[in-house]
Amino acid sequence: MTNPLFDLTGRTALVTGSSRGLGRAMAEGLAKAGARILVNGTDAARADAAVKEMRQAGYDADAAAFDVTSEDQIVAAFERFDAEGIAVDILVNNAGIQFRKPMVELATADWQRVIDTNLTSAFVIGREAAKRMIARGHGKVINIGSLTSALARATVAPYTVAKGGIKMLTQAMAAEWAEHGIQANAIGPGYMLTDMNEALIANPAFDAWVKGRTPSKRWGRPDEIVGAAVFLAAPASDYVNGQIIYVDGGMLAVL
Ligand code: GCO
Repeated sequence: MTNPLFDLTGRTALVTGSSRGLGRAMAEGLAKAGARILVNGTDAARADAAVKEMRQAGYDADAAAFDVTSEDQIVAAFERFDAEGIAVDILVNNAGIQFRKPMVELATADWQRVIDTNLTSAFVIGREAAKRMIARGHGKVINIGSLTSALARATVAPYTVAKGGIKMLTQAMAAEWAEHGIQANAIGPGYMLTDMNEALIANPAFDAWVKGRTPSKRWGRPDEIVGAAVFLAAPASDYVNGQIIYVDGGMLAVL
């Protein structure tokens, strides 16, 4: 029997960047808890393929392909949801990119692309979702941060700034939306075994550093972020607001 504190039955979750990686893991985890999933990605074919696989696994999923850096596409997507009677009860702002380069070599366009994808998108999609959540008197916003929401690492400045911004955007959302029955929180994944980190995982020196620096002495698996996502999407977190939960094997807890 599902504990009602963690039951998402009857809820619809939009998870950005959920064709693969952490977003896909969270989409499947929220589906297992009973939610209907709107799978988002910029690539419609990849989103459709993910929906097909999720449906084959018995999950309630539909595609919602749009570019998270396009305000026009975001607004159009929410207008489609309105027209189709789809209420986004849970928003997971997961979509993000990484771009590793020392700042003195970094083109402003590359800086801006990371900020737009990883931070501004969360504001725009959050705004469109919150307008409707406020009208309904309830909603859950889960922004995906990072260890770099708290600490900086050389050569990933735009990502670090964006993820630091995600932490504070989450607090700003709580400040404005909590009174309307919306809980806005964040998850800060540690070093996870994802495509985005493929080059790091394959680098023996970086791999050794992660395993040495992390009290758990290992990289995290994408499925290990799901528990925090279900908690923050569920009634269990109805009095939690503006927080960030680090799922990092203890890395941020130690020197
Ligand atoms: C990097 C990594 C990190 C991780 C994660 C850590 O280049 O350092 O990509 O940014 O992806 O964000 O929390």
